[in-house]
Amino acid sequence: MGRFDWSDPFALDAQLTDEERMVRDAARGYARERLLPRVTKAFLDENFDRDIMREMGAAGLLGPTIPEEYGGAGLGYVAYGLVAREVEAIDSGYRSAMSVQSSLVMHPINAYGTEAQKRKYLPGLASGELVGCFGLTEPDAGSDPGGMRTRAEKTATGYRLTGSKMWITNSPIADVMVVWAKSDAHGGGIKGFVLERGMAGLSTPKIEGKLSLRASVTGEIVMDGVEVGEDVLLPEVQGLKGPFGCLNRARYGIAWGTMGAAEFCFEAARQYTLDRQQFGRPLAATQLVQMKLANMQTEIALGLQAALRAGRMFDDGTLSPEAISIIKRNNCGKALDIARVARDMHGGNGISAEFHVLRHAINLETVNTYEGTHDVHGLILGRAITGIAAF
Ligand code: TGC
Ligand code: FAD
Repeated sequence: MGRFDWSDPFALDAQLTDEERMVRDAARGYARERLLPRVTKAFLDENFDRDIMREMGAAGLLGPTIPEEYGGAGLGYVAYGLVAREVEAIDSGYRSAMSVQSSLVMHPINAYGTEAQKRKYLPGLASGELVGCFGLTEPDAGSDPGGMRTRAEKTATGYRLTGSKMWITNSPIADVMVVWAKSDAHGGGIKGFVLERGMAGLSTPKIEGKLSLRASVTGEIVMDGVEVGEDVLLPEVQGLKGPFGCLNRARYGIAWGTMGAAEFCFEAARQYTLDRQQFGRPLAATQLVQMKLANMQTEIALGLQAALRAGRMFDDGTLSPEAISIIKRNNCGKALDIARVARDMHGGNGISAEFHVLRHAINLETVNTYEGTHDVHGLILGRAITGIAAF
């Protein structure tokens, strides 16, 4: 029989390749040395440091699955997931910035763009010289993006875009915006457009006062008759499968990332209850605390194993969107429960920013909602199980 390692019950580490371990270690080093020391202040000040994108670029964390000829690292999806896990162990907002850039901006340009678009944007996005954002959600179209109102009207030289996008990660600092709109030149079908800051009629007001994901910057994208040329259209895809192809990747990464946040909270709760004495013994000596720790460890071990399996399936081309819904939904929901319980186990200290656990719990409220809410992923699975769409 093997020996039990409480921090890695199913020997996840042994299931990785040397290259994946190297990527994981690089991401861990960057996250713990550069992100952890500044996250508390950033969260309290509701501030995202733009330099983080350049640092992540330099550390090779942006667009890891994008081909090397365009500035990516040409790695597989397990490596991408491992990066998300390390970054979200520090803060879901930092993972957001990274996964929007990699999955929601670089991926559509790489998968649906022209050669000229790839050469123009991908190297700068990979280095973090450019920041990107992804505009799908609108004030009146969240879970139902097919209800979007943003329109692209055909003009003599290209398109005129009108509409507004809401809750857009990175929009206030983005140089490049991948925006989805209904195009009259394509029978009202949904098409992607790559906009740039500075275009007339384009603005990106910041959304102030978030109580969650405060170390990430979120805003709107307002398009007031933005005139663009034909060259900004992403030609290779039409319909909701365009944005969903991007979301598949980001949702998959979130399944890993949330387990990183959960691991942080589990390890913090373990150490805190070992150190903290009440009634003449460590809190960790009580049955209730041990059961909470066992529950956390079980969910994390299963969640990571499922994410790893999904990553292997991604790389061999067999992963379905519904399987991604299982892990996005379950890992977000379980991480949120774990962070809340870890907060409770820290007692009064648990509400202090210094102990990090409440910040994780508050962040995970957003992660449970964006990229398809917990319930919407349940409905995607319900449709697959029954054949009946209940949206
Ligand atoms: P439905 O009829 O199901 O599908 C329409 C077309 O899309 C195709 N499709 C997919 N293709 C690839 N991957 C997927 N996961 C796909 N899901 C659907 C489908 O085959 C069909 O293609 P075609 O060729 O037949 O037209 O569409 P519906 O309108 O009934 O959709 C319902 C539902 C619930 C599945 C969908 O609307 C949904 O997933 N809603 C959630 C919305 C969402 O996830 N928004 C995310 C916004 S971005 C974001 O939150 C970024 S946060 C980033 C961060 O900070 O980290
Ligand atoms: P709604 O769709 O209005 O849902 C409200 C509630 O109703 C939820 O509980 C939902 O589960 C439930 N519900 C909805 N439909 C049904 C149904 N048919 N049956 C039962 N219950 C239902 N979007 C982007 O495009 N790009 C981004 O970068 C981005 N970043 C974000 C960053 C943050 C901080 C946040 C908070 C959101 C971000 N989003 C982004 C938007 C996010 O994807 C949406 O908030 C999410 O898809 C939910 O949409 P909604 O907020 O409109 O909620």
